Amino acid sequence: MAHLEFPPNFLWGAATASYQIEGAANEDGRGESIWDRFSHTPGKVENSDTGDVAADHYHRYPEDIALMQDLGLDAYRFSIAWPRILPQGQGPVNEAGLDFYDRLVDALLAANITPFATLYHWDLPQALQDEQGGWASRAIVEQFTHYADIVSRRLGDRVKHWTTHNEPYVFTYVGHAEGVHAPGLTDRKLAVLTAHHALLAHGAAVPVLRENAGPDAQVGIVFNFGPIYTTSDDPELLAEARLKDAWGNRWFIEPVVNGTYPEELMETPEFSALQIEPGDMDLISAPVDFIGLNYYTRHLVGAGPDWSPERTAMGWEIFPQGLSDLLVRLHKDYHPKALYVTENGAAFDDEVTGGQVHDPRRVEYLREHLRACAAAIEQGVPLRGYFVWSLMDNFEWSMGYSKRFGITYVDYETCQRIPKDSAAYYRSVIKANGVDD
Ligand code: IFM
Repeated sequence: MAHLEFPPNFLWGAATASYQIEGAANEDGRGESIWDRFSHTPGKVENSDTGDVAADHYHRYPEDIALMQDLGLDAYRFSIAWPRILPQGQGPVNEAGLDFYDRLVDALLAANITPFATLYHWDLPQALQDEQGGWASRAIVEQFTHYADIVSRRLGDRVKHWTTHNEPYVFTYVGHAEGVHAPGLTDRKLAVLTAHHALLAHGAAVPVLRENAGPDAQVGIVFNFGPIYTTSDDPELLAEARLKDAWGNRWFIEPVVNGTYPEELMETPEFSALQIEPGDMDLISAPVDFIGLNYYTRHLVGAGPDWSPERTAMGWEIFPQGLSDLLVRLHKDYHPKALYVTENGAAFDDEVTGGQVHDPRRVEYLREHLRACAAAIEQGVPLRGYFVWSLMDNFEWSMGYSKRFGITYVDYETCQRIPKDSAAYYRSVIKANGVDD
């Protein structure tokens, strides 16, 4: 069987996020986050699940690093819980929170695993939401920058890879327009405002991270994109696809890379209320070292009710070609210095049988998406690494623990970890630095 080899320094990683795995919600001085409040509000999360215990990674991180070592991971992408560091969002620093990430980073480095730290994967301190409306207030820009400064001062001697936000589309739009995520609001204009503030906060934090992590710092941001296709060349479908693409795939990257919002969006009623102050777009477009791409599926405009592609447990179509198309497009349209696939993976209804978890569909999903990465590299895309989502099963936001994305199974009664067949498959890919064709 032919073998698609990856470049020699390609980074093989796995990703997680603080609220989804850490648990220990009330320990060592951690403050309340908007996801604590949201998940404890009846009716917001399936089965009333919360992140109070999650996968208990806060206590079990040495075991989890052993799992990473067993996989042969080069890199681990995790996020920092802002309310562990600044329980009230600002004000006194909680040293015990910083100590946790210190221990985590030291243990990763001792295991020869490169840490990729994300500052914001959605767990905003509730105090900031209560006092000022969170991302709705421009004050958040300074507060986020201060938080970035504190964390990177402490970890920047050892953590060189930093990302500001994970999926700003989701925490702004899904949280403030769709109401499906914390803080659960439903106001599209407000979502546009929160997005602008999130972008400003990103731009303001970039030089701070660079300064504190020194000359080797690699600073980026992570976007979730779903390429849009149409079922035909019908002009109406094409127009619909173009607008969807502007919202879904261009809204955040163009200000960061080009310093402008897409024209199509500037003409919408949602953007009409947005006050862009002088200097904002320059701040937002501070040069970054890499763009992270989270890819799960595509969107097909014009598909009728009879369209029934193969889907994951999330109901998302499995469409690996979307990943190579997207990587090539990002490279051609925006010329980032480097790209990483910072998340890719699939939820399926996994079960334990005889102490094992056989997940052939996830193995196949990974194989096909890794082939898509190889195809993009072949076309000249500067793809430097791949992070599977996720290292382990975790709290899938409004779907609680009902969706399992891990290559490691987590028994939520005992917190026992069981590597799935996909973990063994990923280990073999890493060992071979390649995927079969
Ligand atoms: O679990 C999430 C993650 O937090 C962000 N990206 C998508 C994943 C799957 O929905």
